[in-house]
Amino acid sequence: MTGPRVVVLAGGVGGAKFTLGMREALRRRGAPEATVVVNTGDDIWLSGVRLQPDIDSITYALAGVNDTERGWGRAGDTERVNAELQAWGAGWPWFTLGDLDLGTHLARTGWLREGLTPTGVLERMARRWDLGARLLPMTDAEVDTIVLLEDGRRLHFQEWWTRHRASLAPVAFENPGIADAAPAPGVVDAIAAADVVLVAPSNPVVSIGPSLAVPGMRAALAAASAVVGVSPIIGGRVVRGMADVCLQAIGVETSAAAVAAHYGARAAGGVLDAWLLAEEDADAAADVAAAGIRPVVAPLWMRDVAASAAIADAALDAAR
Ligand code: FO1
Repeated sequence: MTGPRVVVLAGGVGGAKFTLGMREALRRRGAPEATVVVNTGDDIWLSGVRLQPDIDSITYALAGVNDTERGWGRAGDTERVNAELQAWGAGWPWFTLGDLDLGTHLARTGWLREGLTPTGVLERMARRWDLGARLLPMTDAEVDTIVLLEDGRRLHFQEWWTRHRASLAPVAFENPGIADAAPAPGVVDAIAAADVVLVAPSNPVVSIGPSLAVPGMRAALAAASAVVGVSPIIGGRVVRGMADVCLQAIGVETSAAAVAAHYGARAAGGVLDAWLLAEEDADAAADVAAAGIRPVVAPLWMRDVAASAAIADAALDAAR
């Protein structure tokens, strides 16, 4: 196999779409499959099962069984078990567990109970489909995200996100236990062996932030061959989700330049060498350069796999 060895840091729908494009771009180059380090900060125990929303979003997307309209869960899923759970008053009334999706959570929870690590579980799950990428959780530790609100309340990220649609003003995001976590087995080695590490256009705070907060991750990136990020901001707005609320909470403006500066230049202790920003944000290139990060302007709308593959190509080229 020729072509670049690639690691992608990813989470959520943006991470899934970018990973699909990267798989396509690498196949065309005859390059090895990418290793995708997936955020597990969204994870939660609910109704007795372990949910790993970002791992499932990316797995389902690569397998071609994802619900593209909702952006989460399985295509064509039904909700019979969910209705029964609601009748029992179990789980959360605002949170839907589809029948097919529950099969995933039950399998995962069973294997965790048998002693497999999250890495081992994901490896086993990935055998079912030809994913065309190697998925690794960012860590095997449980580091679910807690949202601190202005009024002092602490909510699990999933309650804040799905029940309140991020409408309650957050003051901080915490991942209890993360200081004692370590990158999952294989993550640091994959980054060390990579020709380029890419930061997907995922939510910088709750999808990429937890991965960067795992002790050892920033050191691994500091020693990497090259790190290129792709802006999740287009035309000064978040493409999807409620990343602007998350950015505001940590004092970062919703702009391509501010997010690049938030990640920071590797030369100055940050994580980026280069930053792909949208044509709509081309006038921010000077600010990105001023932060010590090489700006590369490209079309960034991930309308379909072809468009995502073109973005992946531009990101790979930006590493040179
Ligand atoms: N998002 C919702 O808005 N409502 C839901 O009921 C919901 C259920 C759900 C079940 C499993 C799963 O893996 C994800 C689910 N999501 C749901 C998506 C998820 O809450 C978030 O979009 C991500 O965690 C943010 O990346």
